[in-house]
Amino acid sequence: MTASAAPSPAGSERFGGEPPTGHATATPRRPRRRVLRVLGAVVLVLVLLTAAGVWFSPIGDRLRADAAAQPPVSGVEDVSIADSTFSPASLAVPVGTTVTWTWVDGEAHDVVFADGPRSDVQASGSWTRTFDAPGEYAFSCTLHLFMDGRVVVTAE
Ligand SMILES: [Cu+2]
Repeated sequence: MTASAAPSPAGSERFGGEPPTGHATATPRRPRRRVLRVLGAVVLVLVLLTAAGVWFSPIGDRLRADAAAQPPVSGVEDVSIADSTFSPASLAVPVGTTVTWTWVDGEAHDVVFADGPRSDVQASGSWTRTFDAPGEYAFSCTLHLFMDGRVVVTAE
């Protein structure tokens, strides 16, 4: 029973001939696809981690600082927050000035300064900060990282 059963399957596989060659070409592809998928996932994760790292680094601050990099507007003490934009985004005021941010677009934003002071997340109303020392004060909205600005406080 065992002797007669063994040769026939082996013989049928040999006579088939084509399946083995088909397997020979098919088997390398599957591991490659898996490897490519895994590599793709790893690369994607690395890219995302790198992007996140850059985004929250000083380089990211520069990349996001387009609005804040605009020449500061003088003679303005009020900043409106409308259409997810600080306007003006960059302003110059003499030391001792109180700047007022006013929420206009009805959407939630906040004003967060790199050196600490911050408003609440709010959709209306206003918030003020008085600048007692010359220097550059960068601010942004934590809900929309593309929203940023700066107050350049000049000595009188
Ligand atoms: Cu915002």
